[in-house]
Amino acid sequence: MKNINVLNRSISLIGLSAVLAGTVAATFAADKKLVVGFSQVGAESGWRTANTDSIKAEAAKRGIDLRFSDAQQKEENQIKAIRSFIAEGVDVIAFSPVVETGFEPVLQEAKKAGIPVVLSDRAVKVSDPSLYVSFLGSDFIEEGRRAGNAAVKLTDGNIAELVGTVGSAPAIDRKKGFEEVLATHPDMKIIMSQSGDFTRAKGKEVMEAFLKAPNAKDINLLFAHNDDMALGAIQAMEEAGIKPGVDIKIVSIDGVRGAFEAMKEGKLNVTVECNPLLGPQLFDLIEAAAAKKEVPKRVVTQEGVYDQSQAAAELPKRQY
Ligand code: GYE
Repeated sequence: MKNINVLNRSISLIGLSAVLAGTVAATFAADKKLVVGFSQVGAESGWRTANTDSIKAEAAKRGIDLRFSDAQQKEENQIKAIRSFIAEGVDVIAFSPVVETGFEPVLQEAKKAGIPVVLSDRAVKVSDPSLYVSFLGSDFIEEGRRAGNAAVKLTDGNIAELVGTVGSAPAIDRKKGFEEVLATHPDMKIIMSQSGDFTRAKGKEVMEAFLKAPNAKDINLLFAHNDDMALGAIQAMEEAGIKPGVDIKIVSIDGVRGAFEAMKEGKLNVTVECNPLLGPQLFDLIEAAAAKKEVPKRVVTQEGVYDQSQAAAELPKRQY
């Protein structure tokens, strides 16, 4: 009898401590902030600044402990940042890969540590797709096609191309989509092509070199993989006494405010929109991944195409 009583008491004690433990766990879970490590490409363009702001604002809104790291356009910095997120034991890692290749080993380390990885904006090339849970971003090939279709309407001549960061998903895919359209227009040719690394300064520098080439007079249209490089090129053209948007037509990608201003002034012909405001969708995916919920492997953002006739009306509505 006595023994049974003792047993009963210990059972109820266990029961009580289980309830207590449950309460403590619940309180802890409610208080514990989700810790997210995010490795950003850099601060190379207006698009990137808007993307960073959107991510930081959304994390703050949701009370997420965001460990934000800027890779300054260098892959080795990103690999280092991801390794330190793993060492810190963050709940989820998200990053926007500078280039497509070279991330497989560090992603394997994250997988081994049981930390889910969400790709934001740019994709990676890996042999094992289970190394990331989801990829949120634009369809860059489609953006390239849209730029190609805009170019075809503006000229049937020669094209100079300002390429984005070498090896990056947007540079590879935008070129692919653009060339797909050119393939059906044999009268149109890319006669010059060089990387401006997605920055305004390099876009200007490369355009200056294009304009010094012996066949510079043959350029009818400039295709820039982003607006910042186009804006740099516009400056180079003006300094060389060439009318941007008129003497040389210009098509670029992103749809940042500066592009709309340039279109309003007649200096840029078309911008293909690429939406950087990924914060809300990104943290929906991150929170779902942290809760071990099923997430879609690919989420594509919705985007449009704008020309000079829409610039003035659209400008006040632009959020970036
Ligand atoms: O177009 C460019 C930025 O990855 C979509 O990166 C992004 C690109 C964007 O530097 O402006």
